[in-house]
Amino acid sequence: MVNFKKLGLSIAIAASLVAFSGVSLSGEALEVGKVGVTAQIQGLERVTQELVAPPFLPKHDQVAKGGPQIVEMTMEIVEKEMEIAPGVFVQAMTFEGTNPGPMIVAHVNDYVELTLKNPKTNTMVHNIDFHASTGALGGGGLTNVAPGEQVVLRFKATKAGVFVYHCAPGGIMIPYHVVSGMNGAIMILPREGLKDEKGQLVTYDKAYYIGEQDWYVPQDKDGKFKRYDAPVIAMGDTMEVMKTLTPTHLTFNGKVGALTGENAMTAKVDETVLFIHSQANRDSRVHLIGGHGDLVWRGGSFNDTPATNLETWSVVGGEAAAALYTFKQPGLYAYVNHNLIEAIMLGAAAHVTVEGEWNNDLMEQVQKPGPIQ
Ligand SMILES: [Cu+2]
Repeated sequence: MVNFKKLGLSIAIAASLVAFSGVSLSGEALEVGKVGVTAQIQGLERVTQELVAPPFLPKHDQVAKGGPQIVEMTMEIVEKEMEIAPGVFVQAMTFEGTNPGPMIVAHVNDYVELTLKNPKTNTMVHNIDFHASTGALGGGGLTNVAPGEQVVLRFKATKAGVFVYHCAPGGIMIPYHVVSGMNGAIMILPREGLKDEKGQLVTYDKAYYIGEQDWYVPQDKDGKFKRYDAPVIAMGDTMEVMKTLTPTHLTFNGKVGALTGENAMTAKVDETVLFIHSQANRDSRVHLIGGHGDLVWRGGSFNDTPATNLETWSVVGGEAAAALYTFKQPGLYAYVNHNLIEAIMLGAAAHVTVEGEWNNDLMEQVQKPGPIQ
């Protein structure tokens, strides 16, 4: 494969990109106008959050200890080729090298302060739009960074819930970057923790973050998936597939099978697990086969009373949702997008392996399969 970066063609590529997209990619900052209120951050403690790769969440308190903090983190933008299914490669654009990007966790009234780095080895302008934030295109207008630049954005977490973040660098680059993998989620917990439908505190023993991604991989005339040398080179063909609104692959955490087999999520009987599911672009419908959503925050707002005992819950494109479930039986659970064509044939499926003792009161095979009598 030709390495276009090494050939020094990235400037020409960037120029052709502007012509192709018809939108400015100069990375200029949004004019915020006259500042009426200054940030109320004097005296607040600064804490650094170490981000981790999904499905895991960074260390966090479920109930906030003490007052609001400034929660700092750094994310590096990584453009890289990713194998999303065996032998199927995409020119991915990512936060921190993973799809989805890492989960960020803070509490209401904390300040989230992100340092976003776009290394000069990258080829594209990127930014970040936090659905949890207020103003300036979710921060997208203040965070455009060209290769070789970094930016620091601080926003106050005023809304409790789980929210998508994604790159949104303008025009057709917005869907292209989002469906090239450049999205993730942030969880803003109520300071007093999560509440059930009766307003009582509920806690989880563990939490998992599942990022669903729709991919639009071009095929050659023989139906073979094509491979490209850089995001800009893949763009024209990929856009044609995108316009069909028909993904070729749907993944949970970046690769078909990323959360199955040895990489399955795990739990024990009587453990309560919080599942956070995001889809930055397309509707989904989450179902835990053999289980339920005991408490589900549809739409992701923790200020809303959670729905109870759901079989399937929708995740609308551009949102995250959270579901709490206490496992009652051991065994292998499939966690799927319950469009089963999308789950089984396109890849939107994960597993949860649950240890413990079987409860015959809840279910029993009264007679093994055998000849009809
Ligand atoms: Cu981007």
